[in-house]
Amino acid sequence: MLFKQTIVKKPGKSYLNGLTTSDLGEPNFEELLQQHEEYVKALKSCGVAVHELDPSEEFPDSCFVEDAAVVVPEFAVITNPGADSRNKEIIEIEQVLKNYYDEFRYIQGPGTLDGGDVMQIDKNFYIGISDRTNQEGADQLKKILEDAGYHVTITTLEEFFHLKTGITFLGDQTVVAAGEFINHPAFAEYKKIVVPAEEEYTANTIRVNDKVIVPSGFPETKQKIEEAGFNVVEVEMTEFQKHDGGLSCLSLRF
Ligand code: CIR
Repeated sequence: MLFKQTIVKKPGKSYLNGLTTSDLGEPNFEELLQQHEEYVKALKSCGVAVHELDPSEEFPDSCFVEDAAVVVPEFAVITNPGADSRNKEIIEIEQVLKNYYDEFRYIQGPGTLDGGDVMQIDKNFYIGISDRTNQEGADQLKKILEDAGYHVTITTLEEFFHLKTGITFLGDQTVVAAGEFINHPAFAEYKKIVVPAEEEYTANTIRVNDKVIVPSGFPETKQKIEEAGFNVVEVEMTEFQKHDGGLSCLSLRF
């Protein structure tokens, strides 16, 4: 799939007060901003335009734009994020997406859904039920996507935070999979790059045109991805990892 456009949002100072389940310590704001710049540079190196939104102090986690929308060429789906403090992030994202989309669909309460729980593999979509995405939200998105001709599989997460925390698609029928997804029947048909437990964070990669962006510092998985024939770019992500964020969460790509 060729991407032309991306949307990202710079983190604000309030990021430091955002949600996290990790015990990796307090993020360093200067490093966080540097890493975000490096991320934007990596996206540009893949040949996409980057629409960069200003920080919102009101929404500490709003740099993770992926959770607010799911985009396909036909329309944008505005989600209903499962964390109360994040729910209103959708207002800005819908506004911005109006520059690119005429058609919108919506996940409505009591359904909740975070974009991080949605993975596309060609005409197939996988939706994870998690602490943020409930059955009702997943069913709503399934119907929306099936009506547009996509095939949708819903699966319940056991351990991972979001679906794409543990599995991402590289192209060429290949996924990078960690933990519960390594032997998961829903993904049996794909070739797998298996992520060892100590490198679990690198299961969240993004394929953008001819490159795969991975987080720095996970040599074994990086080597496996390169050996599978992909062109890899590394980005330092430590300060986002401290707040459960990965590479995919930091952009919408279409
Ligand atoms: C949150 O708890 O919502 C943020 N601290 C992290 C969101 C990461 N998003 C993603 O995995 N798609």
